[in-house]
Amino acid sequence: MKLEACRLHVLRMPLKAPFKTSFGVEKDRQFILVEALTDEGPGYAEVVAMEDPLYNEEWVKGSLLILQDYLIPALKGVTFSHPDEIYPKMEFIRRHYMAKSGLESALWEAWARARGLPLWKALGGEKKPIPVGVSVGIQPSPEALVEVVSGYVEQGYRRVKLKIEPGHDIQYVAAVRKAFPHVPLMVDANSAYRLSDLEHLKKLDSFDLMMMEQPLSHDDIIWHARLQKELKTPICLDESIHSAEDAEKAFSLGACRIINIKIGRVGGLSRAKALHDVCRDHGVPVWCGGMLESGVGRAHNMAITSLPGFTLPGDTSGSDRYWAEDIVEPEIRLKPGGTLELSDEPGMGYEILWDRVAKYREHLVEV
Ligand code: OSB
Ligand code: MG
Repeated sequence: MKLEACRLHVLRMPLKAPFKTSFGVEKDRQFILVEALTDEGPGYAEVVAMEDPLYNEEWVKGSLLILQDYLIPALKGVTFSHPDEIYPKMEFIRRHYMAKSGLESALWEAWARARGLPLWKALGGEKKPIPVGVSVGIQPSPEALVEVVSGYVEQGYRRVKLKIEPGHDIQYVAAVRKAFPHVPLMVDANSAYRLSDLEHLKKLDSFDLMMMEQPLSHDDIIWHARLQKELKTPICLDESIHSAEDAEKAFSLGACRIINIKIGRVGGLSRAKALHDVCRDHGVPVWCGGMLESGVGRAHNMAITSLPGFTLPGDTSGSDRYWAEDIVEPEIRLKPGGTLELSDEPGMGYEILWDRVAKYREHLVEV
């Protein structure tokens, strides 16, 4: 297979409700839809970098430039026989994992599609119901949070993740735990605390949380190892893991007991799979994180979750949790029991609704 050209569609889709985290508030989602044109047909994926570099160092404008100036030129005209050969050709560029992932995943999708294979099958996954949870943004009061959570619990989500930050933590978690004594519950701080907050974070140990996601710095594993020794609650790392090797370092220090795998954060599907494999070898459970994706990124998340080590519910909620209208069909809907269903169609298994892409597109770059 050979990449011939790329169309980068920059979209802005309004979120149903603002999503507040310790790093900012998203009212709408700007992202890049990658259309990779190969000699064997097209492939689609999404660059999950956000409009501003607040979750990590990547952002939409930066991703566009690195794709245009370096990544697409490095791959254009190159023939590959398996998608695992793609990432190494971009490795000379440091980091920019989300930009690399958008291109690599689009080529994986093209490759699977051209062979008539569902992406999950091409990745070596198994057909299984995809168990999902929901990530709930910071709300104005504990009462408001309980209200929002109860809506999701009624819909059947398998676990609830609460975004926290100093000032919006203990009372909020306590209120949800009191209202829902048995719901599988976890928190995500997106790096909002320091090791000196240890005594404060220990208070969260009393709420029977499945895990505490990325409490400390976005680039840290050392202090997380110190913190994990003092906490009963398992730590899950998100921001600080970019590769299988990062995970091995984290395990050897005891920095976490669970890992959130995001395809974009780690540089694409091949590396997500390699990270999954290392976690599995170490007996560390993983789950698929989310970046408020459109149906395209959502379909890729579902495909990677088909791998056997994804034993915990992920953040890939149904489209209606985010969007009034998504850009794919069929609609990605939560099934009773809190699962999503893998498609048997080739590639990502969903059709792109191009009239909706046109409706939400801010600009188009052709490389
Ligand atoms: O830290 O997992 C995170 C969304 C944007 C950036 C970072 C994160 C998140 C979420 C939402 O938690 C996941 C989703 O529902 O897509
Ligand atoms: Mg997170």
